Amino acid sequence: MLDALKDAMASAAEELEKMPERVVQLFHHNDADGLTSGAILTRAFERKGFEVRRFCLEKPYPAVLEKVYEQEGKIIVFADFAGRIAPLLSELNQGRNLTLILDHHIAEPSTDARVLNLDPDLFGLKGDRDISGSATGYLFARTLDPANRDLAHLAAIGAVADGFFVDGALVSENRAAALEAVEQGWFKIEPREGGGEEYLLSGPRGWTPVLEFGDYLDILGAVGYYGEGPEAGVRVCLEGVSEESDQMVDEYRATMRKAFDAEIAALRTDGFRHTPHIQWFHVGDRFFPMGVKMIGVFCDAVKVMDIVDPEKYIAGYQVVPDEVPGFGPVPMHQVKISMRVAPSMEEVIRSGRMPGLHTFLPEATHRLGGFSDACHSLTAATTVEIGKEQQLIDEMETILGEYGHG
Ligand SMILES: [Mn+2]
Repeated sequence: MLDALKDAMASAAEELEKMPERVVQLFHHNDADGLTSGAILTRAFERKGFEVRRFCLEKPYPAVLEKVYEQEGKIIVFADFAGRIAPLLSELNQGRNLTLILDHHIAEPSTDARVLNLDPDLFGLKGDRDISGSATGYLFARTLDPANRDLAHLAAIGAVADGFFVDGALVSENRAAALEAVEQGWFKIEPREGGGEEYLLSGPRGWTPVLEFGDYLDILGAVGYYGEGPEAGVRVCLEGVSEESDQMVDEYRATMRKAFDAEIAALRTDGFRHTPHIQWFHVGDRFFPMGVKMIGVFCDAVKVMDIVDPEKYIAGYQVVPDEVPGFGPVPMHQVKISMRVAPSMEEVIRSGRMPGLHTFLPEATHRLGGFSDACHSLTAATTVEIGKEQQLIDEMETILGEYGHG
């Protein structure tokens, strides 16, 4: 399992060495795991003499990928996403660029010899348990050069921030990285009251909980997405926090609070739009320059409030901006929908008395030609073309009707 993954990484490293191209285009996710992945791989490729151009993405949207694969002879690396879309990348690539996928989500095998899918999921490891995106990147970094061992703490930070524990503790590759970080003086592991472990990171202000630092990175990557946040996040990983980064995080938190308060006030006066099973709203582009992850974060804040009908699904829309930071304008024409339910309805769904979000949102999205990504029973999000918002709600009602919940 792990040996096969290490072998695949070793031959990927060989392919990389053979490339005349000396620039790595690194596409990484914008959460704490994605930012630490970006930091680890930046350092590792630079140590090998490559120039690294970083692009932080909230999702690998097809419109972005099409533009990326207009190139030829390049080195393209995906970190903390894209494991599942290896077949699409293969089709776009057609043997023209060396592509490395260092994700840890559920994966599909590549169908192009020049698209190397190094997602541990294909090698029998579990991405929601054994290995984070950062730990996958770290494993590859060590394959490139054992000296990259000094990045262990970044791998462990990503793992803790992604939040996959077994009985409250990291396991497998995630744990190995944390133990190395302890050995190197970066980490301290303490037993937590009531079981599990607490992970602490050494910093200028003494030991801080890793979860707190993960939250700091998440703010930079998500709230600051269309600003300088992601770049600051990677810098903080490589160089530590600074007064400047602290100030950015404070400002971003204030931006978020202000935007959320304004939308909540509007929902209180105007209310939601209603169909038989769904209550929904649209924030348009009012969350800009925050990333589109924020519509999900906002739904999480709203679902516990007295302004929601606890017996209906909650849906919020946010326009996806027609640009990718550092990448320029990309015509998206997409709107993101995030769905949640009130806590009491979570119980109803868990007991099977109402269908989970994953049973109707992806299907309705598919019928409208949209793009499904992360759909679970209690949290789900997809994107559809702008203008299809009402249609998507109606389509979900149709499917719910087919289930006999009409
Ligand atoms: Mn991850």
